[in-house]
Amino acid sequence: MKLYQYDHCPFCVRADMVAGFRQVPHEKVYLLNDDEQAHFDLIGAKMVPILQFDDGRAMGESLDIVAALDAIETPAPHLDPWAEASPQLAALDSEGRAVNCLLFPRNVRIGLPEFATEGAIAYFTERKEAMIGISFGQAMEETAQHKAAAEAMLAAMPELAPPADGRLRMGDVLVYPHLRNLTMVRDLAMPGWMRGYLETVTALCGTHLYDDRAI
Ligand SMILES: N[C@@H](CCC(=O)N[C@@H](CS)C(=O)NCC(=O)O)C(=O)O
Repeated sequence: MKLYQYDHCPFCVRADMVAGFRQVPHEKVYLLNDDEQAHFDLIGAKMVPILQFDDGRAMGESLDIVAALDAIETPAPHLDPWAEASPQLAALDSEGRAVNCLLFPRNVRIGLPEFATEGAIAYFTERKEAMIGISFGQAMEETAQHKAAAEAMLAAMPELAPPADGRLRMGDVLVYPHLRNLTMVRDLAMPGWMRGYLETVTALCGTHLYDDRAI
């Protein structure tokens, strides 16, 4: 089984979390961001994550992949269906542009495998600069302003208790990828509960944070 993904993609992290937590044997494949053909060959669309079974069948859509990975019998427990994470997701949404201005330019500057070539960086940069309406250079220059907005939003976010019984919940699959990506912003202030939450879920899923390369 192969899990095609980008390291920075929150939808890919959903699948990666569940594959890790449920101990599903798989190979991680990081596609180049501009390798349209590889994506189309697998699912007929330029989209990750993609799960490919050993018989060659491939599927997209992170939540379908999560369900497929959860359906496989392994020694690990199944996902806890608890999914009451809408207050946290709404908070993240409310500062979506500030978060994008922080993350998009950093995505291509921290040595991720999907951006291993100049072509992949240029492909992503062109599309995401159009989305935020400013250049990555300007977004980096405006870091203080976007950080302040993101920090205020995080400070007011309702606390999410970490999974207490060693069982990953659907709510974690939805929220963790977004909070985890914010660790690529150096010295971004997070409430204490959030750091604890990130560390617990990271350990549970065998994923990684970005503190060691934050900029
Ligand atoms: N609904 C899809 C959304 C996946 C998605 O938007 N993936 C992004 C990466 S974060 C993507 O592949 N975008 C196309 C691109 O990067 O060119 C899912 O949940 O899997």
